Amino acid sequence: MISVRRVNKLLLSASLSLVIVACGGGGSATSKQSSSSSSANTSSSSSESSPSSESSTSSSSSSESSSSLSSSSSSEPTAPSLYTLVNFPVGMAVSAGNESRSFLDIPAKQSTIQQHFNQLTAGNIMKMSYLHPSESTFSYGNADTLVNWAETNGLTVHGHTFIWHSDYQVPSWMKSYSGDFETMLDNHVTQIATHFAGKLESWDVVNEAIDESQPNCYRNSLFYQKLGADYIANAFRAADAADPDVDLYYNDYSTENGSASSTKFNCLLQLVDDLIADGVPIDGVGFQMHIQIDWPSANDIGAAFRAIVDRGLKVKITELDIPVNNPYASSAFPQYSTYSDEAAQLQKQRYKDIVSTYLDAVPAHLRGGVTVWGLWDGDSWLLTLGDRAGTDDWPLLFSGPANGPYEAKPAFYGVEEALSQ
Ligand code: 9MR
Repeated sequence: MISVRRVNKLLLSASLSLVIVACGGGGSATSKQSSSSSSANTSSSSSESSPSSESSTSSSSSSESSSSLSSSSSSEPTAPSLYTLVNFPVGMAVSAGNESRSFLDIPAKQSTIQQHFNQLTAGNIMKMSYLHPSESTFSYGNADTLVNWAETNGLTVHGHTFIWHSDYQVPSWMKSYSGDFETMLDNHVTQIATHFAGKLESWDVVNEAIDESQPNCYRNSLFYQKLGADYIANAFRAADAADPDVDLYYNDYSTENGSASSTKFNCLLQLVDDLIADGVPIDGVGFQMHIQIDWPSANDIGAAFRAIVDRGLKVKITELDIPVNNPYASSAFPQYSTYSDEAAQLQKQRYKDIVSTYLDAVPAHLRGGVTVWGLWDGDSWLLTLGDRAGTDDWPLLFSGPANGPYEAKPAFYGVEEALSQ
């Protein structure tokens, strides 16, 4: 089953390729080429995050004190540029605008991102409350700065996100809106999609609409309460009308367990099948992949990816992170209070397995890419999550210090080895 939108876009991209070949061109002048034949941006020294060229940093922050890494990481080869290894986006989520740790305030962050990644996602500043703070006000300044930086430096941008239930991110004026809610929400999507039309690679159109504990699978969000499930299809249609060439994703968490018994996964398939049956212009499914070191299994993750591929849709890993400790694991499973070599190697293997699973399950033309949710361990949202707050589980690919230089962890080399296959 292949969506009409997908077929149209495949035809468009096929004809564009023919034009490029006919002109003797090698591709876009502005975007980094994510292929192994490209040397774009690789002239910058790979020593930037090379473990061998960086002194290990000592700091009181546990994220920054990965001293036990030095033995394993120093035996790793010089860090190659990740995005040059493959033909799909290799992305990084960033803080920007007025946020602390904005990548625009930290030169080392910019250079490490430029070296290894060819796509950005705004971790926060393109959410509803930031872009649409009052009914008649759209605030694009910080997002434009991010998008312009990406364009100038040859990276693409994945938009995140038009609609998300999270109380903190729904603009307060929207919660008390008394007019025609459907028209208002359509306008919200239309205005933002129009502003960024032609500048982004893709959007998370709706984020986290599923609640598997509900009998009909739909989260009882403000949007659902006002419009029922129609708000999802409406958002895709509005985005498609405003920016027909951008890829449109449905994005969610805990959907990567593709075992037949997973209620949330079955909800995802029901949602996607309903959208396809209704001719809704969806291009793909984003799997956030805030996963555990030991769960779900790679087999179950591969099954989830394949089910989406079987429907002719793209698969994008949108928010990958893998902490070394699983607080829900059985007591037999190791828990690490330091980032030991053993923990680092376990994490490296897990990152490698995840990326390999993606490559095995998703054919090249349906790979929307792989994005990691933060550059170095001290950037991770997990440091502020509930009962995990303050506990450093070292979930990302680089260690600190906060202003760099950043050191590629064994996890980085797990990704690199998988992408090199
Ligand atoms: O990483 C983001 C964190 O900085 C924000 O405080 C939080 C609330 O806006 O959102 C985090 O990102 C979430 C993403 O937007 C959607 N999937 C789950 C992510 C982690 O909570």
